[in-house]
Amino acid sequence: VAKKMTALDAGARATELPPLTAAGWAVVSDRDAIKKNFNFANFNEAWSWMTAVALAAEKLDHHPEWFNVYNKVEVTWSTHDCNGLSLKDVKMAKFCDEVAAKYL
Ligand code: HBI
Repeated sequence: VAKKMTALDAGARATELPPLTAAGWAVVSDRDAIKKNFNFANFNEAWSWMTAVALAAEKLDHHPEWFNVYNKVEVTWSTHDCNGLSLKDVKMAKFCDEVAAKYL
C-alpha cells in the first residue's frame, strides 16, 4: 500500500525549506505548496527536462502541477494526500534542480 504522506511538521519545514527557497523555490501563499519558474535555452531543453522529471514523478508516484510555454516551465509541488507539503515534494523539488543544473 502506498505510504500515506504526512505533512511536514515545523521542524522538518525549518530544515527542508531554506535550501529550497535559496534555490529559487517559493512557498505559495494561498496553499501549502512550493513553486519555481525555470527558464531554459529553448523548448527542446525545457521538454527534455520535463521528460526527466516526469519519469521520476512516475517512479515516486508523486506528480507535478506544471505549465510550459516554449522555454519556460512553472512547476508547483504539493501533496494532495495530506493537503500540504510532504517530504515527496521536497525530494522532487531537489530533483528538479539537479536535472536543471545540467542545462542551465
Ligand atoms: N502527486 N503531487 C502529488 N500529490 C499526491 O498526493 C499524489 C501524487 N501522485 C499520485 C498520488 N498522490 C497517489 O499516491 C494517490 O493519488 C493515491
